[in-house]
Amino acid sequence: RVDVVTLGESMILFQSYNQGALQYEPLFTKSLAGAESNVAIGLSRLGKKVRWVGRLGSDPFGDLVLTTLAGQGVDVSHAVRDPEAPTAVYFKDFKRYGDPAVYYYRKGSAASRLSPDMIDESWLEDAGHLHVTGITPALGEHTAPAVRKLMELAREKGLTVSFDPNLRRKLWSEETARETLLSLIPLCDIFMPGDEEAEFLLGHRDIEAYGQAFLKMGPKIVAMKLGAEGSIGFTEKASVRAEPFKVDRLIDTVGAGDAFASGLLSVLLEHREQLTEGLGEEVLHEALHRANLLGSMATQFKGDWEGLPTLAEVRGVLDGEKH
Ligand code: KDG
Repeated sequence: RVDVVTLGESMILFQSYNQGALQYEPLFTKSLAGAESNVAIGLSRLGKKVRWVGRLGSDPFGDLVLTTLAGQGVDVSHAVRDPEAPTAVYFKDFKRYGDPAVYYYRKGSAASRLSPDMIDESWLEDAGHLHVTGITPALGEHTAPAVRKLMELAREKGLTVSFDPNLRRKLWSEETARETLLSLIPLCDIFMPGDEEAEFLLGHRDIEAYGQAFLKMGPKIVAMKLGAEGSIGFTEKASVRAEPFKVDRLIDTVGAGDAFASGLLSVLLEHREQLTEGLGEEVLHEALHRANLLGSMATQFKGDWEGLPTLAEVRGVLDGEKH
C-alpha cells in the first residue's frame, strides 16, 4: 500500500559552496530539488510510503534524481525517462539578507513535456492520497491539463488530494497563474496556500475571509502558512491557529513550504476517514503544529530538504515541549 503519490519536476540544484554570490563563487555543490520530491522525502522520513512520479532526461542528472530519491526510501519505479529532453537544473543565489534568489534552467525539460495523454493510471495504483503543486501546471504547454487529469483520476479512484499552489512567478504570467491555480482548487481536499499566495489569488482580504473563500471552492481543509506567524487551518466547523516554532539560525528558507506540507500530511493521513467526514479540531491542531515544526527545521539547513527530520527527531522535539 502506498500512502502518498506525488507528481512533479525534480531538478539538480547547484548552490555555491560558500554561500557566496552566484556571479563570483567558483565552487558549487550539487543536490536534488523539486517541491514534490521534497515533500516525498519529508513524508518518507516520517515513515510514510511514498511514490514519486515524474519525467526526467536520459542523462546523469536524471540518474542522480532517481538514486537520491530511492536512497531516501521513495518509490521511483514509475518515473519516466525522456530520450530527447534533459533533466532541468537550477541555481540558488544566496543574499546577505532575505530569501535566496533562484534561477531556473528548465524550459524544454523532460518534465515540461508532460501532457494529458501521458498520465498513467498505474501511477495511482494501491495509493490513498495524491499530492500536487502549482509548479507543474506552469512548466509547459500541456502540463496544466495533465495535472488536472491526474487530480480528476485520483478523485474518481477514491484517493484524497492535496494541492499546494507554490506560486512561482518566474514560470508564468500572473493572469494564467491566477486562473489556472484557482481552477484546480475545487479538485483538492486539502489546500495549503501561503498568505501571499492567498492574496495573489483572491486580492487583499483578512485571513479568516481567505479561509472561508477557499473552503467555498471545495476543499475540506485549508491550511494557511503565515510564515513567522505560524499557521491557521480552516474546516467547515472551525478555524484553528498554531503558533510558530523559534528558528535559531535562519539559513535557507527555500523548501520550508514543502516541509510544512510533509508535516501536515503526515498527521492528516493518519486520520484519513476524517478527511471526508469532517476533521476534529485536535487533529487539525496537531497537523499544523507538526507542519510548523518541520517548516522551521527546514530553514535551518542549506538545501531544500536536507533539514527534514525523521519521526524520532520530531518526537524528540515535541516530547521535549511537554517537560
Ligand atoms: O519549494 C522548493 C522548491 O522551490 C525547489 O525545490 C525547487 O521545485 C522547485 C521550484 O520550482 O522552485
